[in-house]
Amino acid sequence: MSVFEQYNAQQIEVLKDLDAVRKRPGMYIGSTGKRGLHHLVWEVVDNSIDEFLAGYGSKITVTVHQDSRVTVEDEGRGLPVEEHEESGISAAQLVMTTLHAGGKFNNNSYKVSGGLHGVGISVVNALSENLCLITYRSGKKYKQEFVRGNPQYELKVVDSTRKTGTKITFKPDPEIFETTEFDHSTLARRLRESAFLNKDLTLKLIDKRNETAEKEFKYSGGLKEFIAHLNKDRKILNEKIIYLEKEVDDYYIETAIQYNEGYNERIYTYANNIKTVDGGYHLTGFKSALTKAINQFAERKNLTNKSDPSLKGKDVREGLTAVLNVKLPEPQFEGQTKTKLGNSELRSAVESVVYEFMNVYLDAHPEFGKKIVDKALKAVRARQASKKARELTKRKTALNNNTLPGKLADCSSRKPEESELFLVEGDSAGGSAKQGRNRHFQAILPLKGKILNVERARLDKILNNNEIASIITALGTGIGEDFDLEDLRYNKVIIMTDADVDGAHISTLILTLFYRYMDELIRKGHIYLARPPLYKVNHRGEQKYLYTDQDLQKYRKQHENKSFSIQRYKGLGEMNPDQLWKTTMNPDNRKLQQVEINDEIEADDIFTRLMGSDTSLRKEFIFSNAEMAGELDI
Ligand code: 0RA
Repeated sequence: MSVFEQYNAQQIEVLKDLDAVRKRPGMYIGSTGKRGLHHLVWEVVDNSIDEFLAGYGSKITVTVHQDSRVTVEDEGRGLPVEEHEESGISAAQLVMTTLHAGGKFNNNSYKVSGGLHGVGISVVNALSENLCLITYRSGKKYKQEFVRGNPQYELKVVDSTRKTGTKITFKPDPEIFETTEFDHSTLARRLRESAFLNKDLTLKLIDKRNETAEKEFKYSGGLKEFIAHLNKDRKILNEKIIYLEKEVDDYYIETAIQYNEGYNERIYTYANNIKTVDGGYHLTGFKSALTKAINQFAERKNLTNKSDPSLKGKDVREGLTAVLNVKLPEPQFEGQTKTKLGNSELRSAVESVVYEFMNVYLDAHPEFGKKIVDKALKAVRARQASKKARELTKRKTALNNNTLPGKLADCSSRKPEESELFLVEGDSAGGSAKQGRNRHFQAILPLKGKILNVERARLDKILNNNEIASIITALGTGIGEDFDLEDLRYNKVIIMTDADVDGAHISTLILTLFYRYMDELIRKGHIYLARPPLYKVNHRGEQKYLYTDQDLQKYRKQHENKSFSIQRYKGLGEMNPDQLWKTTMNPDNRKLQQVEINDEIEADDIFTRLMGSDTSLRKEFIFSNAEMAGELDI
């Protein structure tokens, strides 16, 4: 009997599952865009990492082929091959074709796969135009191929072998995905991150689309090397990275800590290799341990006066870079994006381990402790000094217009849902924007020159900067700990600068302010970049605006033997109010780019490089990216 004739209960289940996945792929992999596409790779790699965590194999190789196929090969146990009695279907086929079937067979103690989305390898199969499974197990090499999830033949023995492991090659289905082109740096970044989190595991990336692109990641230092990598462009406060690794009960707790001279804190947390972007109980435990240990150290050493307020969490975390990696048997992921660890046991487990460790560490390294307390005390003073300025920038009521900045040309609407704020480079472009806008829903705030670089100042100084104060006041939300998205006066905040290097720099200064102090604005999708046209072409009185160099190339091709004129816009100021409205502000035909955070670590890296104190890094970055002015995708 062929697999196609087996219309038993099992087969119906399979069809139902594959169908469900193909009908609503977003439910299983988040999206059918780039992110969803890469999710296919993570799903397979996570299964391979599970084998490593269970003690099988120490090398995983990911190969990207010319035609957008991807192969993931590991040295694990391989898929189980025995037959399911009633249906005669192999366990491997069940794992490949039914949702959540992997879990039934696989009970490793710390499981990575199935954590975040819990979808399993069958989802990759269902969303692949074709997939080839090879598994090495009990002396044999087995093979089975699938088309859009449907087996083409039963699992068969094709050879004998001495190795064990799994090799899965899949081609993402172009019927499902908007794009099937994998991004080398996205793959490399994630594999490197997994290597940091799994000491001694080798992850190799081979990119056949570019012969030189072969990378191998293996870190025997684990998180210590992760921190060194994160802080590579920063001025360090404690050369020696603080490192702690401990197993208590069923939990594995690993953390690495280093301070730098900057003012922001970065704590990256993971549970079973999944980045817990929204934190959770492990993070809560970590933070309270650190606050407690440092405050008690300050008291023991008489570094603070009785009258001083105690150092708050955010004070002792100024300049902190930390990674916290926990592994636990049954992780619970909560929240809308399932990126918050919900196991409350982890709070006290992490807190006591980290607290005990830090107590001992601080006593053994009092010089370091003193530096941190000193830095935290400065942060307290800056916070107190900024209190008044913060209150000034927080608009009390929507009707109380006299607190709004004088330069703001507000819109008449009071409904944030329909209102937009344009932050415009320069007074002259600001003037054109004021004349060209639709004053019902579009507000204009012209910004003069460069705003202060928030990467290099504490909050008290930042708030004394006029341009920044007027942005915050216009938005209505307050800043830092006072920030409240509810008070946002415009649902769209649009940064409009010239399409040149200076314009890109100003955009980045504004974005840095949002990213460091009002990050919810970005995360909730309120921040946009306007895209003014680069060229105006004129062919026999017919005018057209072109927004990219590619568009111009295309236009040249289409008008090869015709005569036309090209005007290149050097700045917004060269457009009159009407042109500015038509090309850049009118919602019906403008091009807006929503600013997104693709990857926390990459975003931080970009801002550090662009805005930090190392100017040589900045120059290098701005020049190598000058072409992509307006294409910033943090
Ligand atoms: C189900 C059960 C077991 C392993 C796997 C699936 C498995 C899946 C993938 C995907 C890529 N590499 C993989 N390696 C293993 C457990 C097998 C056992 O208990 O022996």
